[in-house]
Amino acid sequence: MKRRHFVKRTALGSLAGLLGAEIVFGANMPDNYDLLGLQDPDPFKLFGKDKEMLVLNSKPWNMEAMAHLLDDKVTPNPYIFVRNNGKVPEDIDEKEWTITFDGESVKEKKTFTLEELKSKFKHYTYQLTLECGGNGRKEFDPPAKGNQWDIGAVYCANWTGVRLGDVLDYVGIKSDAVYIGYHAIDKHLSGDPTKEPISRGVPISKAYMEETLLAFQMNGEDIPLVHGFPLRLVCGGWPASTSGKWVNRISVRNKVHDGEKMTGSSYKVPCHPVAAGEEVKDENMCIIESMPVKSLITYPKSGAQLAKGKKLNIRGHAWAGELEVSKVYYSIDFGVTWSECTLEKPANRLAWQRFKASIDFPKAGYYEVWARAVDANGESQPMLVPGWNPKGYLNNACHRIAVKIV
Ligand SMILES: Nc1nc2c(c(=O)[nH]1)N[C@H]1C(S)=C(S)[C@@H](COP(=O)(O)O)O[C@H]1N2
Ligand SMILES: [Mo]
Repeated sequence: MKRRHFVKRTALGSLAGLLGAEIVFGANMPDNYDLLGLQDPDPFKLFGKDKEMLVLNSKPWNMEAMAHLLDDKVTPNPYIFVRNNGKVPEDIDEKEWTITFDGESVKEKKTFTLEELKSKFKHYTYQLTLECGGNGRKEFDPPAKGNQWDIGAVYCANWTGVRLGDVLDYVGIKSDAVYIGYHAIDKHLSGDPTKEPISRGVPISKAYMEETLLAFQMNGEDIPLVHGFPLRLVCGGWPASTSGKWVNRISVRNKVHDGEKMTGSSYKVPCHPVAAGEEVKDENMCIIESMPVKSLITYPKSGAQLAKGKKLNIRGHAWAGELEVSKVYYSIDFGVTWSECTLEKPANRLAWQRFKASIDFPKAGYYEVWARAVDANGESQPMLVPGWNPKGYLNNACHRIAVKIV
């Protein structure tokens, strides 16, 4: 990624080299000017993303996928959504990277280099679904502040790393440990070095889940910079905000971690349902843990046309936080009748599951195809936007696509 070049007028000559052209009125430039031509404003190129990705925000960078881009079983980097709370770090030297374990409930503070971490502990690879807690926020009414995610803040990539639990065992934790909190190197947007953009965590039980990794590879390669190079915590099935990118410190806590975006109402929903628009006191808000059941139709793209008499083959993915998905249904009559889709087993626990169906339409005309998944506990996706909440989290309403039979 390019740095911003604050330009000194005295450096005009060398800048012409970088720009590949003379700055004709360069003498008029204010001092310390941020020259547009030296910025890299193309986020697609910057992050290696597909042009069809949707940019929601540039300060900080946030972008999401459209449903049809998420058709692969293992999501390739160009279609992986980007969510940042602060500035994306630059110029990371992997060889210099360390991770420190500290906090009230470690027996002794301990630091590992990345090399030590990789050589001391066994490596595991899991396919893990990560979804932003705010995915679907766009549909809430009254609207909730924050990125107006539609459906595309979710992906399922392969992560390779060491088990956080193995490292915690090696470090040694006290019997009063209840939570871990991550700390990372990304900087707060305000530039204030004392503020962290985000520092969340999970209970000890989730930290010890076999699939909870300190990962150094995504899809068999170094983690792309924007997704947490060189080291990332990955907690599959939980709000992706618990999967800290660029992690350099894990605090083992004797209380619920109280880092940035753990307190107040961040990543929390009302402990009991509330009316739309109702104010909820912080003490009546509960931390989001496992994500709810959800699904996406990833083929065909919404707006597909099909000749009369032909079957439409649809496919997509369904996931349910820490649970397995037990059934997926589709409807072409606005949810009056439902038919079962075929559903594959997950590649491993916490991975999304492929579903497919072959649909007959009774006559030419406009249809909407809806998908609805049910988890292992029998809980179903709601057909429309579920329980309103002040921060607009956990919208797991049915996904639908438009289809015309002609
Ligand atoms: N260090 C750090 N980790 C972070 C964040 C961040 O801003 N900084 N954002 C979190 C949130 S809210 C989400 S949804 C996911 C997004 O991961 P992605 O960018 O790989 O899609 O990262 C999480 N981890
Ligand atoms: Mo998020």
